[in-house]
Amino acid sequence: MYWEPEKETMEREELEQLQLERLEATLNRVHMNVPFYRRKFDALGIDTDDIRSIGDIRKLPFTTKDDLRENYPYGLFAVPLREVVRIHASSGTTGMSTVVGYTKNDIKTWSNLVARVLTAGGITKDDVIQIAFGYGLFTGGFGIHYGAERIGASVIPISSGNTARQIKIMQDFKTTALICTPSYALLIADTIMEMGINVNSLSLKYGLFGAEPWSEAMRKEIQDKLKIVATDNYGLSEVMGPGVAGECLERNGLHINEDNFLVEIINPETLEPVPPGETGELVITTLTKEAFPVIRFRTRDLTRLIPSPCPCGRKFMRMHRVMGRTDDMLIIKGVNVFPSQIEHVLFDIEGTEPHYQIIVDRKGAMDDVTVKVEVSEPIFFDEMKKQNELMDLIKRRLASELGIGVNVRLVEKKSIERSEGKAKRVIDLRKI
Ligand code: DLL
Repeated sequence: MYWEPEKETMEREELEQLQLERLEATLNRVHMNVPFYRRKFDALGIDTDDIRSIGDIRKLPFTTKDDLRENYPYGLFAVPLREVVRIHASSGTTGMSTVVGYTKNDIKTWSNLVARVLTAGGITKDDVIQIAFGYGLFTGGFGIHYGAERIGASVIPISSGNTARQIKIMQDFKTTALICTPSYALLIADTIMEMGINVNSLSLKYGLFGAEPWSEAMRKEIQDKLKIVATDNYGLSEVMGPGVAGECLERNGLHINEDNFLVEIINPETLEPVPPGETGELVITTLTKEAFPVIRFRTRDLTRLIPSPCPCGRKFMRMHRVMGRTDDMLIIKGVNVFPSQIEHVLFDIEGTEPHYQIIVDRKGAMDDVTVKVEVSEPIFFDEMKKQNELMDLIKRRLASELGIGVNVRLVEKKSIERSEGKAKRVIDLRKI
């Protein structure tokens, strides 16, 4: 089922024509209204009229998170503040937060795109949706909320936190779809089990999870524990929030809302496009945003495009689940490692709990990595021999997946902090 079939099944040629028209309009708007872009284009001698095909986008300069920070708070807005009806900001865990704005029209577009993602994930107006993303400056809560209302579903704006209450509401209000981060979904699932509630007595059918990286193994874990169909959806505040891309029920890559976002995959070192289908950094240009358009925004997210047609019939290109961020990448003994690779290994090992943390420290000139993993109770309290066997097994599997050895520490169940929002998987002691 589609939310906007005429758009979602548009032929490529027609789509590219639409993208080009919208790109030209966006470029004219930013050139006219945002001094930052005007200066950059003028310095490079770029006339917006020179952009005559989608491929010409490569002539334009990139925009980075630093550019956004330097223009804090409103410097990159393309409309006067009186036309802005909503302001969000990214959490700013890695520095000053970035501020984004939306016009009335932007909110309409955003709701519509989220409605597409929700519909692709199985949601209809008959669903009762529990939104357990934080409501506030974070785009997750409000972004999903407006899209869900747009569909006509019954929305429970519970926000994140208070897990016992989440579960009570889920039981009493007969929630059919849960929307939050995958790590919070797992915490909810584990709490349901601990409370001795039979998951089959709940009405849950679908889960739409996003806002942080997760693995296929984690999807399986959540689906099994909550007895739902779980899809992945992606977005980022700088570009819009949720609604940029989402999986359909095939669960094999996220359809990008290409009529609103022009995407490129570049090599983050050379900044050149990667060959089709190869992994690199996702770069996004917004095509319809009024208040806060971005041109060639470097997301730092690593993914690849999946050009083959999807059996669901949507024509929008899919992207592979985000494998990690360029700034999350660990270089251990010269080898590039992403937390998601470690997760993939751990989730497949019997006797471990799906909770882990990666601690990076420096010993002399070398990075030293310890993977802390929770083990299930019987093993933790069992004899040393069993613990050692399990530790060896984890070390061996990690070594074969990563190509390097890391330290492993088994810890008691529940000793790693649980997350109600985005999980913090990597503790980097090197920066302290
Ligand atoms: O996380 C927007 C969002 C809200 C998306 C709700 C989906 C659902 P930010 O807080 O600005 O915005 O964080 C954006 O989170 O650049 C990715 O690194 C990461 N991220 C978001 N979705 C996914 C996903 C929201 N499905 C940053 N898989 C992005 C992996 C994701 N990483």
